[in-house]
Order: sequence, then C-alpha cells, then structure tokens
Amino acid sequence: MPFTANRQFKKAPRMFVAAKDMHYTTADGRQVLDGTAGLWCCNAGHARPRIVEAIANQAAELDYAPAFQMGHPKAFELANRLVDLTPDGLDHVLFTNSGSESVETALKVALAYHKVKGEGSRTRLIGRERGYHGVNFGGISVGGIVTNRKMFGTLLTGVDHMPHTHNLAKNAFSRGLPPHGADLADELERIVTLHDASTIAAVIVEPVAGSTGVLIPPAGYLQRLREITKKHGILLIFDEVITGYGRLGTPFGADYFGVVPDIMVTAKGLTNGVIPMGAVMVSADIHDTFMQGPEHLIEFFHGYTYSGNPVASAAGLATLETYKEEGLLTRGADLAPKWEEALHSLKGLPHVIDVRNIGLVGAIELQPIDGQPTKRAFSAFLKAFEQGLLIRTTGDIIALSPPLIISESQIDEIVTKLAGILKTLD
Ligand code: PXG
Ligand code: PLP
Repeated sequence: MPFTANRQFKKAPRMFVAAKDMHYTTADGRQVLDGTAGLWCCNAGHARPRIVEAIANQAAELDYAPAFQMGHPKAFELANRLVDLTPDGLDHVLFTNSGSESVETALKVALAYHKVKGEGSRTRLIGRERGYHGVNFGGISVGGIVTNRKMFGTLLTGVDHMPHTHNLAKNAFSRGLPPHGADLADELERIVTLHDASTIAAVIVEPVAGSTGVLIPPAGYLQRLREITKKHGILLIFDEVITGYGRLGTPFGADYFGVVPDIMVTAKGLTNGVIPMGAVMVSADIHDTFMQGPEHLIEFFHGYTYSGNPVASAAGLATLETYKEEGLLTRGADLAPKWEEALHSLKGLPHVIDVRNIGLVGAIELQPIDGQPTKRAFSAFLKAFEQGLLIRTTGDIIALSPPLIISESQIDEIVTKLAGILKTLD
C-alpha cells in the first residue's frame, strides 16, 4: 500500500466502501465526515451526479483515442476551459495522469525551453526544503522531504534547495499569512550568486506547502520570488496540485497571491479526484518557443499513453462545470473567516504548539512525544476515524482540507471532535 504502515494496516484495515457528498461509509457501515477531501482532491465532495454521468457517457461514446498524433474534442475543450480559468499569462496546457507526472512534465518543459532558446547552459533546478513534488525521480530531486529522498541514490544532479519558511518561534498561531520571513526569498539570490543565473533553468515551489504539513508563505515571499526569478531569466514553476481548484478560496494559488508563474502544475481537484488526471499550464512564450523548425517534426518529445484520456477529459469538464454551478472555486473565501475562527479555538488545548490556516486549509501542529515522533498525531488520526472524522497527519501535524461544499455546522463538527480528541491524547 502507498505511504502506509502496511503491517499495521493489514492487522486492522480501515476500509471505505462508499461515499456521498461530505461523507464516507466504512465497511462496517459507519459514516465518516471527510475532513480532507480524500487526499486533497475531492473538492466538490463525493459522487457528484454530473461527474458520474459524464464518465459513464464518455466511456460509452469514445473510450480511448491515441494520445500521440491523434486527438479528440474533449481534451481541447478542457484545455480551453482551463486557459480561461487560469490567470492571464498561462495560455497552453499539457495533460498528464497525476501530480507526480505533472511535475516531471513541468521540469522537462523548463529544461527543453532553455535549450530550444539557445540557453542550454540553464540546466539547474531549484526546489525548497520540505517541498513535496510527488514521488518520481525529478519530483523527489527538487523535493525536500528527507524520508522520500534518502533511499533513492543520487537523484537528479544539479539541483539546489532554498530553505523552507516554517518558523514557529516567530510565526506560531498566525492567522492567514505569517508576518515574518519574506526575506527567505532572498536565499535565491545567494544560490544565483553561487551557481550563476546562466546555469539555472527553473525554481519550483508550492505556493502553500501542503504535504509537509501546511506551511503558509510569509507575506510578500512569493512576490519576492517572482521578482528575483524574472530578473535572472529563471522560470518560476508553481506546483498547485493542492492549492489549485479553489482550495485557497480563489481558483488557483496564483490568484490568491497575485503572482503569475511561468508554469503551473495541477492535478487532484482537476477531476475532483475521480479519474486520475493532471494538467500543466505554460505561458504563450514557452509554447511559442517550441513552435519552430519543420512542421512535420514533433516539437516536444514527451507525453503519456493516457495524456488527455477521453474519460478523464470528460470528468474534468464535468468537474469544472460543477465548480462553476456551485461557485466552489471561491466558496473557500466565504467560509475562510468561519474556518479560521473555528480552528484557532483549538489554541491552548494540550500539545497544540501551532494552528495555521489559509482558505479552506488548516493545520494543527502538536508537540511530538519525546523520542516517538509522529506517534501522537497518528493516534489522533486513529481516534478521529473511530469517531467518524477523517483527518490527515504528517509528522506530528494534523492537516485539514475539507471538500469546498462543507457546511458551517460541519466545520463545527470537525473542530468539536478534534477538541475532544486532543484532550484525550497521551
Ligand atoms: N505536487 C504536490 C504539491 C502535491 O501535493 C504531488 C505533486 C503529487 O501528486 P500525485 O497525484 O502524483 O500524488 C502532490 C500530491 C498528503 C498528500 O496528505 C499529499 C499529496 C498526495 C497524497 C497525500 O499530504 N500530494
Ligand atoms: N514502458 C513501456 C514498455 C511502454 O511501452 C510504455 C508506453 O508505451 C511505457 C513504459 C510508458 O507508459 P505510459 O505512456 O502509460 O506512461
């Protein structure tokens, strides 16, 4: 099983057999409130009729079309819808089947772009400590989660990392953007000085680092990163696999921060998690740079058997339609004040060393048990599951990211249950 304590799980499996809207049903027939939108992906909640129907109809009408040298209308329709939805300056789309594949695609686009432009010396990729960019080799190379990297050899060469921005001493219990740490973006200047800009292809960051435990960027940090990358001709890649599709109360994190990257990596919420699909958006400049040379030749040697798969494309279109009909891509902004109040009411409970929030994302960081990191939060996860609430934990951090259809009373239910659990933890 993926990222699972296999032996423990198999002794006492936690199985879901059905899901509808805000709830899962367990194998023993209990209802579990979804506090995590699956794995940050079911932004419209579960088993939404329009999406279910679109998938069934598409499978019957055109199940598969070869992705290479052939096309089908829905992939183009979805690409056009995405270009309309993304900030101005992101004008073309490449489809993939996951966040990890989207990351690999973005990194390869960045390297090839510079090569095609005649700047082939730009081969370095810069990530960030504690960054999560999926599990493939490019992604773990630029990623900064040690457990995900240390078993797998030398990874990509020519990668450097900026420091992460987490600073409990200065920013604990911040509401929204933490005030301290914008200057950490200047670390990129240090890296540029060390390697020279002419060797650097791209910088990749999550606007809000999700998987590592919800690290919210200090006010001004991402704007500064944009200025520095632009100044040095370095591409800025936003990995919006989690922050995309309404999670922050705006369609994308780029909208929330008013910072437009050159490349945007998405997946998860693109199809409401129902069918695997990712999308990488690039600027017109990047796209146009590749469109040269003899027209019968392939411009970019990359793609997947399932790139733009018809059933996934249909699921994507139906998902965007659902988001639009129900105003879900901005609903997080309406709920954010309530969400923030509710989460911060947990301040002062046992073991709680930080509460942080942005849009419909929240994290509660716990003091680890001495010598047994992760154990305290994991036991909160098990207790929550027993009590009918699904949360995520990473290290000793509880991460919350409910479907964007959540009601105010369900927010109260999450927080009330969590408060009860925190009081009973060892
Ligand atoms: N980039 C980012 C920023 C992600 O959050 C990926 C890439 C990889 O996506 P795929 O589809 O290949 O898994 C992710 C995925 C968690 C959790 O609970 C986070 C992710 C996946 C599973 C669990 O923190 N992020
Ligand atoms: N391995 C082999 C032997 C293949 O033929 C292919 C695709 O044709 C792949 C891997 C890649 O698979 P996918 O395109 O689904 O990523």
